[in-house]
Amino acid sequence: MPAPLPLAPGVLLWKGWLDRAAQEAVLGDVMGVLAAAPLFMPRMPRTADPMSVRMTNCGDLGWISDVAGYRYQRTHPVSGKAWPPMPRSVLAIWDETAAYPCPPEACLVNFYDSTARMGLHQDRDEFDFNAPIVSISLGDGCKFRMGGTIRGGATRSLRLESGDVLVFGGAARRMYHGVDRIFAGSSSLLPSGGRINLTLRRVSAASDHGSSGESQ
Ligand code: MD3
Ligand code: FE
Repeated sequence: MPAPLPLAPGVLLWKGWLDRAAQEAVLGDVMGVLAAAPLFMPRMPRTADPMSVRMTNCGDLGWISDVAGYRYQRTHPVSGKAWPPMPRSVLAIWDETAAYPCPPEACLVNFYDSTARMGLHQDRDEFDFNAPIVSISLGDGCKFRMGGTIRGGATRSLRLESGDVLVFGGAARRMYHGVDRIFAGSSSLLPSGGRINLTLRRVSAASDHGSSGESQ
């Protein structure tokens, strides 16, 4: 296992963790997820403005956003079907990088076309802040921005590319982050271009391990 770059306390970056063959294998598994759970258009709470990123999920729980708010739920918001299982190829990346004793409960699949972006935000819809978040980048590169744990603080940018894996744990779990832009055409992995990000999370409170109830 190559050594990760420690970017900040709690932030580890493995550049090129997945080689091209491994990226193709994970992408194939993600295509299977997309066939079972098509991308949907999330909307902002209250305003119902569409987000530019298209989303779906795999795993026990999926993150969704609509006019009623942000939440985790067990079913796709359009089909009403349970999310497909998390592919083994994706679980393996968590096992190798997260250094956490429980598997992820949710894998959010974000699709960015060349114009999509994601504003600076914190991830705080989960109940287990002890577990890290693992992010896997596939396809076109992006300009990723990360700040501190207070809004309006200093930020730094880095370029993420296909095959990179980022882990945010400890203090970094509450870090502000976002995606400023996509570098269209920078990868040939996705036949029609764009970027896919997989975000693996635990959701339930640590004492809920094995619970079968809804998260909220
Ligand atoms: C740092 N997605 O879905 S992944 C998101 O590239 C999200 O699609 C971005 O932010 C994307 O919520 C960034 C990297 C990431 C994810 C969660 C984090 C970084 C994080 C949580 C805390 C700190
Ligand atoms: Fe986020």
